[in-house]
Amino acid sequence: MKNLILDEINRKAKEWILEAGRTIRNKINDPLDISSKSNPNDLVTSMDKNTEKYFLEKIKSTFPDHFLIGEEGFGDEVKALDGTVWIIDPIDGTMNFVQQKRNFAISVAIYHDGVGEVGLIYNVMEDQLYSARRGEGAFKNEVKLPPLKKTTVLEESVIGLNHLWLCENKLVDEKIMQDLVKTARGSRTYGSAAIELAFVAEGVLEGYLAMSLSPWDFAAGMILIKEVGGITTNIDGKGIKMLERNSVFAGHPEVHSRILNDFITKARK
Ligand code: 2AM
Ligand code: CA
Repeated sequence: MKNLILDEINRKAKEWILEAGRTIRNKINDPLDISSKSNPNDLVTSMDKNTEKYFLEKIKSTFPDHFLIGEEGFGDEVKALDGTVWIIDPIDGTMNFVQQKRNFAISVAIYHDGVGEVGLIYNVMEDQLYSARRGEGAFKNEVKLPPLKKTTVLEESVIGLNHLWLCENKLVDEKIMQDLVKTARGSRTYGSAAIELAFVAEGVLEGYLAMSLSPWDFAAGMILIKEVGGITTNIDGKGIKMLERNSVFAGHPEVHSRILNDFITKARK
């Protein structure tokens, strides 16, 4: 795709994500219309839906030949990543948004013919925009993120984990995962996969593991992480399928391979 066109797409995407975030901040104390989706704790609000509709309207009126995959389903039914596809989570960390009014993000990824070109994760209440363009590095607001440290060990690493799913879905042996938690310097759960992946890109988490995420949760984060030299795979160290739910395992290459070889391989059921 021509760089000039990508510049324009990137510029618009940033403008819209900041505008959408501003709207959410302005309405943060308004009453919410909350309902649940796949289970009673899988929440959606009028704000999630309205934010996705905002992007849909902007994208379709500005770039009529682009497609949108959005968590709330207002976008297109995309069966393959052909052409230009926006993958958007209007609010990642909806439970945080509802209960805590912080630690949630808007996640926007733009793929062209299957290649991740633009990744944006906006931590709305902190007003922090993580952004990346393929081959041009990753940024937090206007500051370029340095490449991940040359070398690091698990014993000095902080790992992001979604503890509930580790216990619930029986994909892994809890005992071995407990060993992982004990071996790492620390573990954290922030409740927004997008923010946790941005933290991997920023180098404040050396790894992140979640058992089941959707494309809008990880698409932008993967682009950011690649730009700083990190890797993202599924739990078995294999490639992520961009249009499906996946387990997601991201991190510093050394920490990733150590966790994979010494823990996950043994823990898989
Ligand atoms: P969401 O807030 O957009 O639903 C919580 O640990 C993280 O997992 C959030 O990023 C959340 O995204 C994501 N997630 C993905 N599928 C989920 C589900 N079925 N229920 C709750 N959170 C889910
Ligand atoms: Ca969401």
